[in-house]
Amino acid sequence: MQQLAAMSCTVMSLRKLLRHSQTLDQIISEPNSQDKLEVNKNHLRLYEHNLCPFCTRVRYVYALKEVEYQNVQMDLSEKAQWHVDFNGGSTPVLETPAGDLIKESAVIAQVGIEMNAGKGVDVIPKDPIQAAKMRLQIEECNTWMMPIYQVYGSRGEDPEKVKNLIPTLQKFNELIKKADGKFMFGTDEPTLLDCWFTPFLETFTDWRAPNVMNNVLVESEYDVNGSEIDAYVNRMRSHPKLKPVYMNTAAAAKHWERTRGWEKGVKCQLTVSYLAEAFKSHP
Ligand SMILES: N[C@@H](CCC(=O)N[C@@H](CS)C(=O)NCC(=O)O)C(=O)O
Repeated sequence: MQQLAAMSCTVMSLRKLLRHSQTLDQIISEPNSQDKLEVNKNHLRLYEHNLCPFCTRVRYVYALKEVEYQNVQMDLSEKAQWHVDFNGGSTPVLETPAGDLIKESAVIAQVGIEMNAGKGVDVIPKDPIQAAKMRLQIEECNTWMMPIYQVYGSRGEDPEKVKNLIPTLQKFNELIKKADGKFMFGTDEPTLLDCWFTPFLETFTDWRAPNVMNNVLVESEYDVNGSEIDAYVNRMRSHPKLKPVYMNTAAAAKHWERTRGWEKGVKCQLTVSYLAEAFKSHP
């Protein structure tokens, strides 16, 4: 009897999931769930994790370009086999209603830009020369990123790596200062440049005390070297199109706490376990 009840419950939740799978409703996958959702025949679907900066780039571009999609939160700690088989289990992945799977954040972002050309915000300046200058700025900023990855990788516990972050903070700070209260490229609306780097800068904003990573801000003298960053991040986060999708701060607190407690030498991957609770308190 109990078994029957459990079975009908599973059938019910499967039916519910099947119905949801064809809508714009967000789905949080179960950790280690090996079932690939049926393709959403009505909408684009983005497999992602809210705290993944590469996924956040895509969410920002899609929000600004008003691209509609179904959002599926993936567990990167206990991955689905289909995801591993597709791209090693990396997020983001875009799935089209025809069932095509597309990887790489830059490529996925471009799909949205081309699909909704003329809609929403011009994340690529209309003037080709301005667009070229913006792209060159992205290339330059890319060369500043390594110390950020190294601080993430060492969980903020390696003083040398934290020190190496200082020039990166200073360069972003200068760029923001130069924009004089506007977005990073000196525009009234965000461009691709903002979408590309805010997801990394906002992790610093979220490391304010009582976050376990606060020592990074103290040791890198963030208040001096990154004095403009928080105000800039808040400008991005309060943009009406970005407010609903920016990185969840409650989830960020949980993730970094989990990371600090994780076995040394083993990468602490993003998990979905704290997301349902965290999403209740966003933004
Ligand atoms: N080049 C990829 C990088 C994506 C990436 O590194 N995503 C991370 C999450 S922030 C990931 O999937 N990590 C899990 C893993 O690599 O196993 C892109 O731009 O889409």
